[in-house]
Amino acid sequence: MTEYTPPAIWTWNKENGGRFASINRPIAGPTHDKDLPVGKHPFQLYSLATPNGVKVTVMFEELLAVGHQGAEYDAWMISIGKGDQFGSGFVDVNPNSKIPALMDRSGKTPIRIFESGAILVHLAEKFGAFLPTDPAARAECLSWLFWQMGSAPYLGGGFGHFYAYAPTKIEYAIDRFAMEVKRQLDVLDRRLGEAEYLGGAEYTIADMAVWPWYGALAKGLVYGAGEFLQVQDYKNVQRWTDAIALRPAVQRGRMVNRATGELSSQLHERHDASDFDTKTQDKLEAAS
Ligand SMILES: N[C@@H](CCC(=O)N[C@@H](CS)C(=O)NCC(=O)O)C(=O)O
Repeated sequence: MTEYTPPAIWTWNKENGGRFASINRPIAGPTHDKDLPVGKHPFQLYSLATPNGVKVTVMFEELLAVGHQGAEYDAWMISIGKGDQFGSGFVDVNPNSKIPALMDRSGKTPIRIFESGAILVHLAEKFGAFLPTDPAARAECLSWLFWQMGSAPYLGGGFGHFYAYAPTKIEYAIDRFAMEVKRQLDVLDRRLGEAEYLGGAEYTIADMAVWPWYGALAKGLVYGAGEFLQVQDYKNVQRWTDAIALRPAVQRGRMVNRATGELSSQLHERHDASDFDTKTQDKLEAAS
């Protein structure tokens, strides 16, 4: 490893070579003018099926599955690799330029919500679902939800970045973040050894937030790191992630705004429940 002495003043080196270097920049705000599309439903979601995006589409599908018809939504795809998150309309909804971003148009005045955890709480409170009202159960649920929001950057921005995306493998960085991610998996494993779900006996928004990250990690689906982290050892996490994966709403939610994988698993835009049967990419491409 070459020794690096930071200069007195940091400057933007556009050629750093890391994956996503083309969309990373040290300033906020829009790069171009572009309005967002608006569909017919009360909720307009601008997103992509990354783990942070999947949290919200799973929540919408779970709400609809238990009969909350007011949770109908249009899901529009934001291609972050192409820089859609820097369009002026998107930045108006999320000044942080990251998916997911939501406009709640169900009331007189549209409400913007960004940060996936805030979106989950907004929807849970609006529909009185997947967030317990008993103070102790609510506190446990919100604690695990916020645990996810605080922990996942060590998994994604820390471990995932240095293990899978950085242009060179730096032992110090991979070692530091592998240790932290294994500690996090053990935190989850111990909790799921004492309760069926993270919040307790009930499936809640805490599970919806943690599952797309740590549930997928436990199955070796993120960063190809299953063997490296020996994820099979976390038996309670395995039991929990397998159970959640069987939920029909979770299976639908994973498909929305998905741009990779089997064409039959990709529903680029979702505007109606029937889209899952008629508008997946395999069907659209066969018809064109
Ligand atoms: N804390 C945010 C994180 C959102 C986030 O990092 N989104 C990523 C995709 S998973 C993104 O939009 N990246 C685009 C970019 O950084 O330009 C949340 O949970 O909503």
